[in-house]
Amino acid sequence: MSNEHNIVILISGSGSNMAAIVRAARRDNWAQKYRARVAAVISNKADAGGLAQAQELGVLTEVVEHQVFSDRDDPRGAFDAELARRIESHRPALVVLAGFMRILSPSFVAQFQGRLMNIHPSLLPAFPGLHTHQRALDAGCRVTGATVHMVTADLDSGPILAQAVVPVVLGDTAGTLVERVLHQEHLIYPAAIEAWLSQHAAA
Ligand code: NHR
Ligand code: GAR
Repeated sequence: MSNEHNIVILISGSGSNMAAIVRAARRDNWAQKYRARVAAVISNKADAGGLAQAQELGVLTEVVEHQVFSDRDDPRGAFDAELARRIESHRPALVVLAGFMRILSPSFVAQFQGRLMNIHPSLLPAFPGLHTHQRALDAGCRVTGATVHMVTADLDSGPILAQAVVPVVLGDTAGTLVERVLHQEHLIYPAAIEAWLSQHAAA
């Protein structure tokens, strides 16, 4: 049976969300339910730990290093154009940012409008951008969490698909929050993707 609904996952780091998605796709039979599969994992860093994880899971990996474009007139534009070309070669129904750490240009976002999803480690609209856990601690938040959202040209501000709330407890550090929030991310991200597939890709 053909898989018409290819999912491409973009990573920069350890890839634990990517692995959770690949495992959920297999466990919950996305191939049969939605004719969907994870077609490729693409990293902008050659040393991303998630690349080895993906290979162990038997998923095709590719690297598009942003550093290679640093001497161009428009490094971001050149990187985004090459990344878009490599993603499109997989004819994706859905592109998933999973710990992908490069801001994407408006033209990239336009090309993948409506099929580009992100997970962000805060309860948006609180704390868009970087260093979310330290900022939540500094603000004295009693809860924090994670948000799955559609990507728009404005950073971390597209339509929200799912959120998980995590308590902040006495003695928490950015490190303890990373782990508590990641555990929830691994639950809500596959669930949000499956909900999207059930609406956009029913077999
Ligand atoms: N691109 C657009 N247009 N819109 C979004 O909502 C995006 C996006 C690209 C990535 C993920 C993101 C997050 O969830 C994401 C959402 C990286 C940065 C960043 O500042 C900010 C947000 C996000 C990812 N990156 C630095 C940069 O100059 C580089 C930092 C680094 O390499 O460590 O691109 O929070
Ligand atoms: C996750 O916590 C994700 O929410 C966050 O990076 C981590 C990646 O972990 N994303 C961002 O901070 C985006 N700016 P992973 O590589 O193990 O999935």
